[in-house]
Amino acid sequence: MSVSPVTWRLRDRTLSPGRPPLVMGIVNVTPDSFSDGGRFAATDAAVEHGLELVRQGADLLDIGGESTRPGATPVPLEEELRRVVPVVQKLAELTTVPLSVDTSKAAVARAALEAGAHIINDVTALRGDPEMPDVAAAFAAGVILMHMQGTPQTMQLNPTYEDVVAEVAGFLEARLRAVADQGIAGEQVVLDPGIGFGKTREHNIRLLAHLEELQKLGRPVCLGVSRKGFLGRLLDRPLDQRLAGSLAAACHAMGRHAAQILRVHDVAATRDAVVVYRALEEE
Ligand code: PMM
Repeated sequence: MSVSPVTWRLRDRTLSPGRPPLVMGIVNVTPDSFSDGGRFAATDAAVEHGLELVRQGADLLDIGGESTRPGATPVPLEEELRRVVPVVQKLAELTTVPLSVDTSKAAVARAALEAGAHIINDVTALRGDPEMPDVAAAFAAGVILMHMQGTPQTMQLNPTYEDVVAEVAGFLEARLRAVADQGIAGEQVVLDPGIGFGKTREHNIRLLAHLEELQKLGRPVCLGVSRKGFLGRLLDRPLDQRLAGSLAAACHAMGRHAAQILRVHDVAATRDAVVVYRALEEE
């Protein structure tokens, strides 16, 4: 299935995610991401990591202060603000790539947008905080709407679907319509199947194998498979040994024109895969 370039409006900017996909580098500002050194060291380390990902070829950065891993404990608002906002502020000064904030809290999204972010990446698809749609609309921010069954605390207990591909597509289509009624234009929205969010290994594989189905919704698709747990189970590999598996999944999606944005930890390696894919595609 082929897709013509579709524009994505993020505040004062317009991107055309498509072929090849854009690479979104992940910047986690959680205490477990940094071994020691306190608040300023954690901020500086996250900023340095973001700059390094840009040097490696990241087209966008996604900055998050709350882990959404299965069973992770929620982070209080003040703590999430303290983690995320200084990092967004510094990266906005030091780089020109669009910055995304990975949060479900409207106050964090607002503060990050005020500090220079362009995109709200909300794993609850703007359902988690009633104020979130207003923030997205007021700033004309880019928005990533992700599918999740349940919440991060409960999502892996017993995920069930009749047809995971159809249900994820139906959910995203419904969210696209619902946010339009809340003042968020379709052009602001990117859709994400939420790999690993309330899905068994079989659900994740089925979704990935048929990811191109989401193209019929007419919006770019963001795919986050990087180092995910289902790869670890499939390969019997710990977090730091899942790069090859992550790239295999990304390449499958690229080959089918099923993902326009790849959300990844390993930017340099993903960039290489994208460049080779582009050379082959253009031949
Ligand atoms: N995955 C995680 C966090 N945020 N956001 C989007 N849009 N898509 C994802 O797949 C996604 C996300 C969890 O993964 P991490 O802990 O490795 O960042």
